[in-house]
Amino acid sequence: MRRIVLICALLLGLPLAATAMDITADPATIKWGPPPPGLPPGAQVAVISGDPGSNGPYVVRAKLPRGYTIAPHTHPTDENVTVLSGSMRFGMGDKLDKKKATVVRAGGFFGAEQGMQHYAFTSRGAVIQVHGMGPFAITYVNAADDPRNKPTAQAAPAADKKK
Ligand SMILES: [Cu+2]
Repeated sequence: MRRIVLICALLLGLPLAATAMDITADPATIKWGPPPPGLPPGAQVAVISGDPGSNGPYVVRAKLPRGYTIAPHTHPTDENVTVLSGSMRFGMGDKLDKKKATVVRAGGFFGAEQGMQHYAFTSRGAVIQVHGMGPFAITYVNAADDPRNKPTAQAAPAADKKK
């Protein structure tokens, strides 16, 4: 086995470090946390591989509750979404039209090229896996839809309220 890896690395001209293994053997070890501020609250997100904030490939997962909605937006890099469980609806365009969305069930896939306006929402909830080339970023078509522009109770420490 080691010889095969060595031969492959030599044939491809790769440094042997490129054969390092990145494995999540037990999904129970995945560390979930709140979503980045550019996504609506209520989801749980985990980095599976890479760093979505840096250059290079990344794999992340998100647990989305029922009724979770991401308003029309674009990304600076291609986005690739695999639905792992539940289902999610995806639509293209600058206006959220639930009737025009396509339901993607567990095992299905949705890809959005960089700059393509799209939106997505769940009915009963879903677990999705997103992969692509970082850095991941999201730009909403309407700034008012951007969660970063919405004040939240968590974002305002008590000390600031007194001013
Ligand atoms: Cu997207």
